[in-house]
Amino acid sequence: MDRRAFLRSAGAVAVAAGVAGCGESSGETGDYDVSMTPRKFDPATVEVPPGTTVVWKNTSTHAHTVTAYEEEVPEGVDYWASGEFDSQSAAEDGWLDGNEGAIYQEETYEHTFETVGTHSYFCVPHETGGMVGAVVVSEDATADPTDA
Ligand SMILES: [Cu+2]
Repeated sequence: MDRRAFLRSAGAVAVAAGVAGCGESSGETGDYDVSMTPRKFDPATVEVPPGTTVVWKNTSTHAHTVTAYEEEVPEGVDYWASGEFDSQSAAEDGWLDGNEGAIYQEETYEHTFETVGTHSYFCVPHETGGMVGAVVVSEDATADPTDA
């Protein structure tokens, strides 16, 4: 069972206990962990325990991607990116071919992180503007990045 690192404290236990599927955001504002603003990931770095599903949400009107830096994927970890590409070059080509892998306004992308280490990523169209981030997976992290 994946743990979810939603930015809230109430309700986190119920989710972890297995309330599968949709409808988790009723009345809650924090149904995602990282927002994609017009030009950056916010927060740029989140720290989570292994097994956490991190959710990104595009809170802007710009199309973004969440694309792993292939050279920084920890050993033994499959490449990951929005659009489910299997390499960074495929993700970058896909974007150029017609915005494949794009996450549009109000859309979400989620990925589950099992392996301890730093999982660095970027947004293909906005990398040069500094739209980069990292998911730090640590045994010491709490399930909710806003705790502590
Ligand atoms: Cu972007």
